[in-house]
Amino acid sequence: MQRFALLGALLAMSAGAQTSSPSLPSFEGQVVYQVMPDRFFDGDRGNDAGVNRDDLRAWHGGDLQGLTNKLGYIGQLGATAVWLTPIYRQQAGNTSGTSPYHGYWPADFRDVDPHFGTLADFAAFTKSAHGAGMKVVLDQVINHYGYAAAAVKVRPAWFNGEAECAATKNKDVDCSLAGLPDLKQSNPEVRELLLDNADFWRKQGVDAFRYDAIKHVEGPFLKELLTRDRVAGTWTLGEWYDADTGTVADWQQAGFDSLFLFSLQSALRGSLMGGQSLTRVAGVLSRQGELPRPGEVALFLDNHDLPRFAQGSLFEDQAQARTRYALRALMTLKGVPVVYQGTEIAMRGGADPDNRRDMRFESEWTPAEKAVFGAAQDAIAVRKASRALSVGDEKLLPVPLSLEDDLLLLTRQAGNERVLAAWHRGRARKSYSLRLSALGLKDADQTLTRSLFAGQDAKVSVGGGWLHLSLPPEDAAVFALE
Ligand SMILES: [Ca+2]
Ligand SMILES: [Ca+2]
Repeated sequence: MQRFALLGALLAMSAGAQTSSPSLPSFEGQVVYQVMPDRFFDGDRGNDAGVNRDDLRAWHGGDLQGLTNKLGYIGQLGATAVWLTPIYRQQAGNTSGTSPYHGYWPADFRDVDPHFGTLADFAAFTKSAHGAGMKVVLDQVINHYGYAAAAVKVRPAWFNGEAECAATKNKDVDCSLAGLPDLKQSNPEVRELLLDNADFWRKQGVDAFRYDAIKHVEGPFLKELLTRDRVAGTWTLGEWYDADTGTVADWQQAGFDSLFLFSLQSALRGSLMGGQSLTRVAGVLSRQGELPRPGEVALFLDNHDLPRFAQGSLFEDQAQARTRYALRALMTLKGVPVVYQGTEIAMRGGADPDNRRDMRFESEWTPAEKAVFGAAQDAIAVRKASRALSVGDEKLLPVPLSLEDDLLLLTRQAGNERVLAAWHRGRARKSYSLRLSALGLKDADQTLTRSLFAGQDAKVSVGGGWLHLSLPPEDAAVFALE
């Protein structure tokens, strides 16, 4: 018995050592800011051919020069990495009334679209970002070309056609996504093209890839791609639309460093913005033990494919207050937070393309938007200042059944540093007294402590076997524990 227990402990130790191996690319501790360059900032009017800012389906003029100009803004928010949606040279012209402003309709994977600038502009951006201590995450498309790309006619053998789609058992992979020309990754030329694309952008100074639509890409090819990225030290973030914890775990096993945890996004939207029970969020967080590398998983409130987080309330003021709540809550979680441009000011917008309205900057903000930004900036700063919050272990505490709709408690710990996060759904300010033993916390007296988030009236004290909390309505607080 004893020998087996010892063996188990040794195995657990070696597994722990493996997951924290310094040889694996890691983004733990980073805060990523997502930019859609066409909709961010126009730094060069000279490349604005065909721009029409009154049409959400047209080019809007944002570019790499504009992104470089605004790195100071991103740094002020506190982000440490920038993810750009694709910047490749796009197909000429529109399809179904939409221009390729979003970057997902490539015609040439090794060039920058003239609307965004040039390869030299990309090099200048990367250099400035690195100079400011930021990492660059580039969106990579590996599933398809744009509808009107020349390659579709020149190289028909590279693509899955109707026959392949009809014959396959794997419709997700071998049939076209939204009618897009679907690349056959098992074709040797396609395989080489895509592997070399990754090397090409690595040479431009890219630190990480966000791989688009991985659900629709051949598995053996993906694994080969990931192996090469890992050898090169490139961090990889996969987009599997609607991924839950199980899917993320599977792909981390298969070689991705990270995936977006869509199930958490949906729970955050329902609970924090929609006012539903916090048990939805707790349900997702309780599965964290399934993840090989929980600290790498990408956590987000919204992105360019989902309705804006703030769109979840009919009322703008409520949406702003709840976005502030959600940004604070997000910054208490283990993982890699990703903030989509505009979420830091609670921008509204429905489904695509309404979720891609032009970014607005400081001089155009209302006082309420300034307040949301201030809370986001503060929450990120608090996270970065705390090893426990940025890279510590996360433990969900068992809240009494009668309170679990309204209260979510978790601790984060790194070394001796420990913090307690308290999320509160209640519509009114409320005090809670909870037995430490029931929460699984050690009994230790602690004098009254206020939330680490600035300007937030939230308090905790510990004494006589009880944890006492005083929490404002619909907000997330975080406290240092002694
Ligand atoms: Ca421009
Ligand atoms: Ca495919």
